Amino acid sequence: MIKKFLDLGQQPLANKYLTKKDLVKKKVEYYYNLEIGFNTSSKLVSILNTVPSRKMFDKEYPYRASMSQTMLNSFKDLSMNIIKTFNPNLIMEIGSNDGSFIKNFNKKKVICVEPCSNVAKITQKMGYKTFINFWNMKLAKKIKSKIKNVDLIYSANTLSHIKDLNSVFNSISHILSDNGVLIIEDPSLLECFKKISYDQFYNEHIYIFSLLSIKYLLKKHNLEVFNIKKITTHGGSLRYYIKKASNNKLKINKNVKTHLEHELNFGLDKYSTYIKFKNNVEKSRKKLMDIFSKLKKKNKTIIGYGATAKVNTVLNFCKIKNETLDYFLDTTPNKIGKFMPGSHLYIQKYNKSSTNKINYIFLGAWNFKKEIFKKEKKYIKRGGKFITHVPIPKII
Ligand code: DWN
Repeated sequence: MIKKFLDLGQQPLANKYLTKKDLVKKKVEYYYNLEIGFNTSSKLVSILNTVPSRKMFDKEYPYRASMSQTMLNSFKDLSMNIIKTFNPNLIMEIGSNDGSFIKNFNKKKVICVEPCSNVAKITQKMGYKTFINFWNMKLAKKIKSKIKNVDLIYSANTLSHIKDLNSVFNSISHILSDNGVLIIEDPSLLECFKKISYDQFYNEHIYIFSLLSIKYLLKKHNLEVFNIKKITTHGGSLRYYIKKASNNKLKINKNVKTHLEHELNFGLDKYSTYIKFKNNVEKSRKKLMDIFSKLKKKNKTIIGYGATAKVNTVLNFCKIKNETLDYFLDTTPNKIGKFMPGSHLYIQKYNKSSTNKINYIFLGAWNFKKEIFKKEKKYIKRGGKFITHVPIPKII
């Protein structure tokens, strides 16, 4: 049974930034009701009103993983570790985006799968075999018919974006060699609850996984987690190392049991925990709006930093528009000069002097706080303040 625990209201599609022409023409934006539920049997947390994939992942997808040094470093470290530990002959990445991960591997050893043609063309240009397709059994069969099995499949921040998880794992099982390894990473539900980062919920994040729910899912497909690592990317994620249940060569690391205990101790298996989270989200909204309203009463100028997909959930849930924030700064070419969905806040190109005359910055990309604070040393030194809503709204 799926029990609803949170309603974040009417939301536009998170990555659909608008052009000036869209605004002039009063383009009607696609809205959906962002409600989130907990499946009491499978322990899976999902949004209740999904949007068709083709509406979200198209030829104009703006996100580029390479915009953050933190992500590039994380992919590089993992790649070195994969080569050292598993030394695979053939790697497939599902959701290869702009090639930030696969660029660490030999072109002959990698297959990319990416449905957004604009980003897929980047890896094609780099010389990597790229299938511009959604991941499903049809594609798995096509690839298998050409190149046998794959030794290692990697997928970061992608499987949680696909509605039919049974099809996802069936097709992975079909193509993964018997001794092969599947590595997936996605935001961690435990971290999301601890940090009250309710902005992890938006149309693209159909699921926020926990080890509890992943274990349940994999069992049906004769797959199992043999190791798990907590990583700091994207606000706290989990990297799951998965094998076929029939493969006895890879032993199950004790981290798996330990992490499961953490999730159970926190109460991720109990509906009451979800209601607590919902109450925390309400408190968070109130606190953030209080901070903004106090600053605006003093006529302070506030801008946003990092026009993330996530922050749109916050802006639209808290009804933050240009009475509060003047504009957002961002480095992504496909976002610059456009307007945020719903709130219609302008996205200005970031440059080194962008923050020179600013006193308050709302951290849209709070997940890159460390990287941004390092970049904005001068701003901080001269007394510039950041506002964050994670884990509790405050001025830093
Ligand atoms: O799962 C998803 C993740 C991986 O990426 C997708 N559904 C969509 C996207 O989510 P997001 O937009 O919330 O991701 P990020 O990586 O938190 O976005 C960071 C944004 O901040 C980018 O637009 C780039 C920008 N940025 C910046 O302007 N200056 C980032 C850094 C680090 C900076 O210094």
